Amino acid sequence: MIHRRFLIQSTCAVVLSAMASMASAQTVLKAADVHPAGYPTVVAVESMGKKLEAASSGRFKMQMFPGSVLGGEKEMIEQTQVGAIQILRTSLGPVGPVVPEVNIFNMPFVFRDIPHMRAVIDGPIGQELLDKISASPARMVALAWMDGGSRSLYTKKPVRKPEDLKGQKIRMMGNPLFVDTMNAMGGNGISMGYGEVFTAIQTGVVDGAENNPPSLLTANHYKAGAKYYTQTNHLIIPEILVMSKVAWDKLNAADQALVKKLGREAQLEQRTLWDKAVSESVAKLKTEGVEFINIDNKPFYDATAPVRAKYGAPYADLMGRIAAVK
Ligand code: GTR
Repeated sequence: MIHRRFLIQSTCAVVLSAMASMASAQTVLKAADVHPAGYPTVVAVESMGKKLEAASSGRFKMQMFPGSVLGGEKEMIEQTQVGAIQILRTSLGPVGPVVPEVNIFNMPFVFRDIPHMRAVIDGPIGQELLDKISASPARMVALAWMDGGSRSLYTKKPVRKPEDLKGQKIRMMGNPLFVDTMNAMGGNGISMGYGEVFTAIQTGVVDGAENNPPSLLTANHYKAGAKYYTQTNHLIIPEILVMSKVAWDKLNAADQALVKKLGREAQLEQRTLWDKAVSESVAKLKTEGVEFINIDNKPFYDATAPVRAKYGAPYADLMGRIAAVK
């Protein structure tokens, strides 16, 4: 009897400790995004998480925190740097102040169009920039690019030329380069976090902002009153998927390679989802009464030449290489 009870107890103990060690053997990776559930970047990173869990036989699990629940992009970058967030999808915009070399992609009109941007990020220059981020003191390992489309202006009053922006306060992402860009375009650039833009437009703290159609739609900025979408296409900024260096250093080489491979797959998946999201968003915004204004954006291109000269000066050679990509 005693023996039987002892046997049951010890078997339970073995099972429990095995369960505990299985649980502790699982690493949960917190992934964050400012965009809501269902957004292309969020969907692609979630699917990366599922693949990672399957490929590692459950040693890794990804937990997605979408919709800025872990803070604005600047705060999330800081949390990634200290290791509180392990996987982050962010625009390159707010990475500029942390890794100045990426500002080359943050410059107005640096890419001719989306196919040009894709050819650059898919080629050696794209890889060089990812490597620069990883090698910088920013404590982030750049896994892959993501598509952030093309950013255009949206305002309460229609804008067709730089003069129409006179006196208009336009929200820009947190990076002095963007404030300079908007000032050169004729308006007053105001830097502010993405989560504050809706109220800022609604209350008149700003007169408008600029972004791609999926962001304008999902962040509801048009409902705050910015109903004119002027196709300036002044910024084509790729986005990145990074892993905190703190988390990266805990992975063995095989797991690092797996995370990189799945990151690249997420990039491709996001691109397909992105193209669909852009056309669907444009259609939906139109039915919601947003007026799309087609313009010749050359005056905006010309007006921002000093910004390219100022920020591009240290990277003249790279600027030339980007322009040469077909
Ligand atoms: C979006 C981008 C976000 C965020 C946002 C913003 O297009 O995907 O990462 O940077 O713009 O304007 O803050």
